Amino acid sequence: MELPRRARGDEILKAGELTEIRRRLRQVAPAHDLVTVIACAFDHRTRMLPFIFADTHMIPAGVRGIGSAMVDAGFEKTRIVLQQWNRHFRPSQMQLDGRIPDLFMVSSMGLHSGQCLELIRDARRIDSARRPLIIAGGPHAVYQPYELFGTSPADPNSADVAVTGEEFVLMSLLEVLLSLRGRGEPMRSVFYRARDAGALDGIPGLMYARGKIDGPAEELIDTGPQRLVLDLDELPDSVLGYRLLEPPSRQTTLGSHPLEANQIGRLSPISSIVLTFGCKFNCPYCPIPAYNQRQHRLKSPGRIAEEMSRLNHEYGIKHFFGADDNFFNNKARTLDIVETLNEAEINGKPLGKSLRWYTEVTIHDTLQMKDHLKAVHDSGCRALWLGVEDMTATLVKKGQSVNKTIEAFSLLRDAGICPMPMMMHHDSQPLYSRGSNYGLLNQVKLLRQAGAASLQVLMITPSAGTKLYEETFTSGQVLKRVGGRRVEPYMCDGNYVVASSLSRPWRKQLNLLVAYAYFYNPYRLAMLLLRKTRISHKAAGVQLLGMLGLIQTIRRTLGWAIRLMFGKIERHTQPPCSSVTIRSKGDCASVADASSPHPSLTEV
Ligand code: B12
Ligand code: SF4
Repeated sequence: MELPRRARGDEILKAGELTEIRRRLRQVAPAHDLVTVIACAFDHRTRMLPFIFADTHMIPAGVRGIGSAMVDAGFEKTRIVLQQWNRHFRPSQMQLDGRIPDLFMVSSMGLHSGQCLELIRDARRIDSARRPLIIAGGPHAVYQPYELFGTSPADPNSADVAVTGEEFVLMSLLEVLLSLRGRGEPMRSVFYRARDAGALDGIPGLMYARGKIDGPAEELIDTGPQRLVLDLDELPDSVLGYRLLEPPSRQTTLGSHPLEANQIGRLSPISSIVLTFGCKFNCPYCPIPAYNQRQHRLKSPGRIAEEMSRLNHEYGIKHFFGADDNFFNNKARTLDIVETLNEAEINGKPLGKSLRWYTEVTIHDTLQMKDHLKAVHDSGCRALWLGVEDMTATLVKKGQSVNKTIEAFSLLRDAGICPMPMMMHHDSQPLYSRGSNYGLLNQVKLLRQAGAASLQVLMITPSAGTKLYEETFTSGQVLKRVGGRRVEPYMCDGNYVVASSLSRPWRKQLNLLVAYAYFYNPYRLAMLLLRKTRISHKAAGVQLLGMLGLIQTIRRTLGWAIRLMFGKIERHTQPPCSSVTIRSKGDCASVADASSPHPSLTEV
């Protein structure tokens, strides 16, 4: 089931509403002197192809965005801790400015949710009277917030509240809580007073529990889908979040100072950057269009150029990865951004000569942009990730075909932009097909010839918040346990075969490895070094990283292939769901098949 959308016309915030709440919070902040720690949950068992470098060398934009919002609102005493860099961090031991924080926030994707729950569990070891208010957010809270609340008396581990939206929701929550807070009152105590008075129910984008404080959740309250900020220029300055980073360490506690500005570019040479959100397509396995309530949200070209230039100036960052869903989604708006970047200068040099940027697009829209790819290159773009999925469009149709894919790749390559294909392997696709382009290796070969610089092949895996999610469970495709080993959240990244109708899906697991080995190997590296094209030297660098990543991928997933071969396979028959009632509250006039973010999972 997709996330529901608010009623038509009510999806977005009024122009200026985010700017205004930032201003209001700045006025009250000095009276509150809040101390906040924001943790980014990360499970190191997910480290393998195709993300092996980006996962630890690009600080996630989500925690930076939330940190920036806190500083912008006047709460300077904020620290961001990345489990990517601080894997031993223990919230139960954290102190900042000599104090246990007032707020402990944790951000997580679904695949890192095991770590997220462990962070919350550890924070709950702090004595109840001094414990910070625990706020969970990020993609896992958006798509499966009920998983952040323990319902069993034996394990009542829960966040106090989950934010199922973005900065504006958090700001609204803080504004309400601070308006009710008595002098020096713990934020947790204010939160529970506000909850019991119904003061949170008018803030769309929250989930919280009813039940005894510290006990299991007896009922969950869902305040409905957030309203989205349409003009991304209203977001707080993204430069601020970088000043809050905990330096990498093996300690369980926090350091006395955040990471020095001059260390940031070395540890995080790529900066993820919000440029646009949303996509006009509607792929049944993708939650993005519904999350954006079918809106296309943009930053102005001027703000993008300015942010890149300031991030470069302050932290020495030269590489940027756009957090776009489909950067070429709207041709006119894309051209506006590209033209502005082309005109911008950094230290007297064109921005496109000093900085490099990369992002995600579709084959269809790349072809629409074919006359402008040189301008895209000149603005600094050097690689684009394209959702090829299955070139023959047997699995998914979104305007791709073998010819179109090859044409788009050739155009990109000729423009000096590395095409980076993202493919999806599935039950009905063989490893190799004779006389057709259907097989996985046949397609990898075509992509290689067309100039693909990297390869991503993931097994199609159910993603919460998509049209296909429930059906993959009820049809018995989703594996629960194999050879006695439970499928854990960190395995749901497409690298492990965890959903398949085949009785012995081990071949699929090995197919992924064979496809990578066919693409990343010493022979191909040698060929790239010998045959010079506009992008061959970059592709050779990617080959080296890919070969290293492949060793790690084999190490991590081969054991699973063996389990799939010999182990007993147990399957789910129902999708995960909350074991307690989820009740909708507030002015949630959402439209979908039901009125909660997780309708099929709830009784409303
Ligand atoms: C860039 C990106 C990556 C990069 C991440 C690099 C990095 N370190 O930043 C790379 C390429 C490595 C990557 C990999 C993967 N990704 Co990815 N990725 C994205 C993408 C396109 C942009 C992320 C981003 O920067 N967004 C911008 C920030 C500002 O938004 P945000 O993170 O959502 O944060 C906002 C809110 O969520 C909220 N928020 C966030 N944290 C918190 C915390 C608190 C306390 C609060 C109150 C609020 C809050 O406020 C933030 C500001 O608005 C998103 C899609 C998207 N458009 O968001 C997918 C996305 C995050 N990825 C996703 C997935 C599934 C993956 C992979 C598993 C691969 C795959 N199968 O697709 C791997 C996992 C790798 C790993 N080991 O972690 C999913 C996550 C779904 C889920 N349920 O968790 C997303 C949402 C795409 C999707 N819809 O399917 N990804
Ligand atoms: S084209 Fe990409 S972002 Fe758009 S709906 Fe399909 S998978 Fe999602």
